Amino acid sequence: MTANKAGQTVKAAVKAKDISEGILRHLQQSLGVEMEEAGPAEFWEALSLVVREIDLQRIRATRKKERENKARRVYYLSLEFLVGRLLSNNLHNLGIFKEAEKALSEMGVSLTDVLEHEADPSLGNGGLGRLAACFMDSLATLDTPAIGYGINYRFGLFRQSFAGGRQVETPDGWREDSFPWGIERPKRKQLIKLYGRVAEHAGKAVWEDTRSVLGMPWDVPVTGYNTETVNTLRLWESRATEGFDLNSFDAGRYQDSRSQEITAENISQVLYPNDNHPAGKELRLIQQYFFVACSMADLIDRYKRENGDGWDHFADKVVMQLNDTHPAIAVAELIRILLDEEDFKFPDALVLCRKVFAYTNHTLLPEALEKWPQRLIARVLPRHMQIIHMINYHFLHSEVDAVWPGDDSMKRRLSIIEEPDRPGDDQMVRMAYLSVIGSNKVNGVAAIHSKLVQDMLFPEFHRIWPDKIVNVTNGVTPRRWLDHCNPELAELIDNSIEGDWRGELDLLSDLKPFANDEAFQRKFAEIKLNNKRKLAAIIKELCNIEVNPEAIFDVQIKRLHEYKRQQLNLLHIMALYRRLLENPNLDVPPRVFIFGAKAAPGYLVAKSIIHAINRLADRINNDRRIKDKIKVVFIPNYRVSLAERIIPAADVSEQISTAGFEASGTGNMKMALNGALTVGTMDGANVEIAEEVGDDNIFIFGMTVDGVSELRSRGYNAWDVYHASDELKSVIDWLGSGDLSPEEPDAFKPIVESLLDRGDYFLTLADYQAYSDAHDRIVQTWKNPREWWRKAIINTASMGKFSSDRSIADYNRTIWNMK
Ligand code: 26W
Repeated sequence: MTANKAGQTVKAAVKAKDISEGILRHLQQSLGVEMEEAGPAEFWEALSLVVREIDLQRIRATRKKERENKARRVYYLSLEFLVGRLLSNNLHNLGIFKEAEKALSEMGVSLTDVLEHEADPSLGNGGLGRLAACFMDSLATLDTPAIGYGINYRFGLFRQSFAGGRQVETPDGWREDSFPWGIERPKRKQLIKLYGRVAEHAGKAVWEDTRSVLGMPWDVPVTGYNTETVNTLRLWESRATEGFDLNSFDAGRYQDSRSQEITAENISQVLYPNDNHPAGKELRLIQQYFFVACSMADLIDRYKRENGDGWDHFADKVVMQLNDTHPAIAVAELIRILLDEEDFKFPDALVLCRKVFAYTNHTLLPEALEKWPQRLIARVLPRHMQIIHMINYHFLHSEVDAVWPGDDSMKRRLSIIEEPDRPGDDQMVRMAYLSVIGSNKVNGVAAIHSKLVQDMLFPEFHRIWPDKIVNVTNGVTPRRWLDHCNPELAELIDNSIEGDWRGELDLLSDLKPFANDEAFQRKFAEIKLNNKRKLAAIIKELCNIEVNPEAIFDVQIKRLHEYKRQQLNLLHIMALYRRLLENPNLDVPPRVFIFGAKAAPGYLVAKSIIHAINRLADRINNDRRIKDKIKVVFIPNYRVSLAERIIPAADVSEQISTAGFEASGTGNMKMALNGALTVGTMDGANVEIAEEVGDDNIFIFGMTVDGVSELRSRGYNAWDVYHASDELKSVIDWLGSGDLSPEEPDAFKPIVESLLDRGDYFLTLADYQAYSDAHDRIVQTWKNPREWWRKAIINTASMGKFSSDRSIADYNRTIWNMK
């Protein structure tokens, strides 16, 4: 056990004996089974309940301390928290992992087996949701008073399987079997309103004839590392209220089980599986408002309990972080409460609002920026629509007009309400503008991204408020993404350097002197090989493919999206395969290309790319001629618990987005931390990773952001690139030929069309040769193991900056003004 900030060790005073007594007690009294009948699933639940008792005790202590300190509290509003499994994480953070291991082994049970019986809560899509979970870990670790607010979805992100290589989605009822971490808190339930109309009574707006929904909070404890602090993640579940059901106006339809209509209960049923593309559905808007309204009422209740009824201290005690625009309606909700329930005047309400909100932007993709039809908001949230108009009026006529007097075209451009191109079409509400206008600070998630937010996305806002848009580079928690997922590497580090690197990741730089040390290199390489052996076993089990652990494990794991360019990887593997067929004795090391990715169910090109990779994998993996020089594996149902197995086994980390499109990326940080070398573009956090590891220790290739815009302004023609490269031409022709999918020859046409007929918007072909050259450099480096492992060690040693503890310290200082 290591020392905390004050130099003491913080470790629950819990011994193996206490844990085994607790397990026995819960087996018998909570689960109703005898120890002899219990299997690993029961042991998992019983141990989780033991840990939960410790968590709950510490939550109470944390709250008491916070009440005494009267500190500002962060409320992190997010539709997604991709927390992953919690038992191991909690055991580590409480410092009782070893004791729990001992307790179970004395009962003849393996902790490793038990941990595998936990469901993996997939309450998020990808990067944004996982970032929220890393941030919760770091908030607790840094003793920052914080509550995360989200939705307790009954069905998280769909479960993915493959049929004939195609993605098939099935529901993931992740908490069906029991979720001991979530504790229902009926005392804190909230009632929220929807629909209705706005009337005026005695000069005051009244939102009436509404329908109500009940929000029931479920609290999940969030332990910090090496601290007593345990924070709360409060997830809302929707329920019908007696007599106030959303459907009570129409009992007839209530019986119709096929109907897709919105009921009070189905608000929290499913996570929308879109990443980077808004669904535009009424139910999604209601989800957003539901969790925002419950959370806001909850935090105001807490503020009043702690500070009395006045609003004078509200801004000193409260800061709300909007995780993308998904909770942006919170801006209108706060102003509604202040105007209609608290007797504020509009200008004062807006001033207060602008002290307590901050907004994080996670994407520049134009199609990802949320816009809601004005008419929809006016119907579901009529009072909020009025308030949005008030905010907009104030903004355009006093703030925009001050900078661009009398400039109507600028007012049209910056209006929260977007006028339709064609008369008669809907006006749209730009949620990003509402977020910027309502917030104190706006941040991007990597240096290059924040610069683009200032200069390309919101240049006029940046002109009006030059200090508003700032950068906070993302980070990942080293507890889950090194200590927990790569225990052997963690131990090697423990034996090599001094100090608490788990809490101060910068200390990893003390590994640099070992980079060239042959004995250390051997140990580092041996650990990687072990991790690859374990992953090979998982691949055998899940995909029935044998892979050679001595091969280069080349990994691309992330959502499937054209801008992330899995298709670039695909084309290159096709070319490698052809090169080997032409010359089977090519002197190249064996390589395994590993993919993990879910595609949004409605995103056809993305699904076609998955299908193509799977078909290519079938072809290559069964071709004896190439003597196992390449294998291709698409691991189904990529999720946090799989990432924990894949990341420690990666040799090469594929971060190959079109420059300017990946806001940050966080998988890039996780793999480099575990000693993988990155092949990547100058995009997102890759830029800062390159800065930290040095140009010699990363394979940067391809166009830069400036290169991309120059090429576009020169006029890019994908056909020219196609005709100029025999290799590229032959693989694209092959992909389009139907050879890989004879039963459906047109299956991969959507990919070919996107690359050629539709102009290759993501410049895949333009970057192809540079990408192929970068892979040649990778192969050359691999042939020199001393060089490879030196670079790998330098990568691990250089990741200090990318701890989410550093990100949270940045937020504390530059955005939240925490003491
Ligand atoms: C409304 C539809 C929708 C859903 C999700 C739009 C946008 C999103 C997210 C912004 C997508 C997302 O997860 N973005 C990722 O956020 C990560 C954390 O900041 C970054 O590391 C990734 O680069 C970014 O793509």
